Amino acid sequence: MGDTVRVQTNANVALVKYWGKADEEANLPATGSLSISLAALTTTTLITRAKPGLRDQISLNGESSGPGVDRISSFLDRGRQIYPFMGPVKVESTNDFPTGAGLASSASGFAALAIGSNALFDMGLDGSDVSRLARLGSGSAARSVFGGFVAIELEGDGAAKPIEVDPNKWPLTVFIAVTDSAEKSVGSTDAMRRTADSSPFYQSWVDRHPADMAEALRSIEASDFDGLANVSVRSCLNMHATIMGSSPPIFYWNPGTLVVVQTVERWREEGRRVFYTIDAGPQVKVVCHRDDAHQCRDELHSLSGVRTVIESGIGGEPAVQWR
Ligand code: 2P0
Repeated sequence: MGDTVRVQTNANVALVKYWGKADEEANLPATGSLSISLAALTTTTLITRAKPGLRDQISLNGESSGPGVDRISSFLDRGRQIYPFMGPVKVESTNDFPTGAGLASSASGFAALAIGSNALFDMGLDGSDVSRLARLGSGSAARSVFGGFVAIELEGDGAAKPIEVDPNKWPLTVFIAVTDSAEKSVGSTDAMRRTADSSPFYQSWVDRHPADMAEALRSIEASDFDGLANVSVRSCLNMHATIMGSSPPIFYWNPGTLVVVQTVERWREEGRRVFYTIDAGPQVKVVCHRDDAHQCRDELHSLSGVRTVIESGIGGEPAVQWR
């Protein structure tokens, strides 16, 4: 073991969405969630021990200041309140995809920091502890501590858990249709607060959620693609309707987002094994059965409003290397 650890994590996309907090201080979600990890969206973070008494030195995508750097700094301070033996560190984190554009950079970023801190300071945390630590940085980061299919169940201990699946039963390709790579209009934390405070649909969103989780878990267990597709689309649209109902309203979609959604709805009517989901930004993640992916790839590229398409498989476990 050395003084530097290099951690690679993947972003994830929730099929059953988390939106809203039961406890903002502990960053405990008000809803469960279920995600798949995205092999093509990677964060690489180097964490190096610094001499005791020094301040943390942080760089995010080569920048040493800004809101992303401040969030990392707050996360490290928060971690030390719980685990005082986390000493000062130098952090160099880079995403191979746009930060803050609704592509879950905070998920892979805080998961890498939690995993790296555990290794560097020999903290001896198990996967659940690391997941809860990552959650303090970002709710979705609790899931990026693991690869593959991952769930956070509300009745659980606040940690994510991997879901055992046979990869042969779930040969998925995810196309990320990027319709705008600018930073999102309202950050998730502020948007969740506004939604909970002002959207008349928020309580019914929270109340319906356990049924969606149960349906998604049942569909995965039964290798039922259509079942997972239906509940994923419902969870996505209910979340966005709830968000749009906020006052003042929040629109994450742009015209390109709607073009992709309507196109994929048509493909579904034609019988293709495909569905879509959208996070806190205008990009659309199009989830295909691998056998139907070739049909979708070219057509997605040619849609108006789609700037680029990133193709991804399901990501594996995070990688940790000593330097
Ligand atoms: C999710 N999203 O389940 C949902 C769906 C976006 C839409 O988790 O406030 O960055 O840091 O806990 O995790 C994005 O929000 O929010 C998110 P915080 P996070 O993936």
